[in-house]
Amino acid sequence: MDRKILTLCILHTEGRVLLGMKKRGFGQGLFNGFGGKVEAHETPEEAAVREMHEESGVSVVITAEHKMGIIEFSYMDTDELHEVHIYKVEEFEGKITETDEMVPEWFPDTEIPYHQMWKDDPHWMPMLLESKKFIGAFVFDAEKNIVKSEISG
Ligand code: 8OG
Repeated sequence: MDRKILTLCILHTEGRVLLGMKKRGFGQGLFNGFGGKVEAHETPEEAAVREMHEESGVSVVITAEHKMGIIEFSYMDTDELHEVHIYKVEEFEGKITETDEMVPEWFPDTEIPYHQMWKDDPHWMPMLLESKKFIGAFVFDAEKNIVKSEISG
């Protein structure tokens, strides 16, 4: 297994959630939070700040206290395992901007577009929105359907 450490950051403020429609690469065509690979010289929190800025244009402060969960994703059609560190932030500075990778969009937190998101998201996003911590693991088949799931809050 090729283990990659990634980040995922959800901005939740004033009853709304900022998601991005992924324009290219892994997860193309799906809404997700903002994030990506942790580089060798970075902590996950540093990577989360960098990715949030690169993909949405906004500046955020992220510390270990913002971490809501860790989920391990594996995919039956690859030998990759994604260890994703998931953060929630409630404050930001700067202008939300479309980038090469993402089209940002606000959603009321009662209208999260789960039908256009990774199928694991409804298993943990409600906990994140309520600031409950979680840990989990999901296995996807080649069609990106869940074949195994474990999540505990
Ligand atoms: O660098 P890149 O944009 O490819 O990073 C992928 C982003 O997607 C990163 O924020 C972590 C997140 N992510 C995975 N796998 C999965 C998954 O199976 N489900 C969800 N919801 N997000 C995922 O890398």
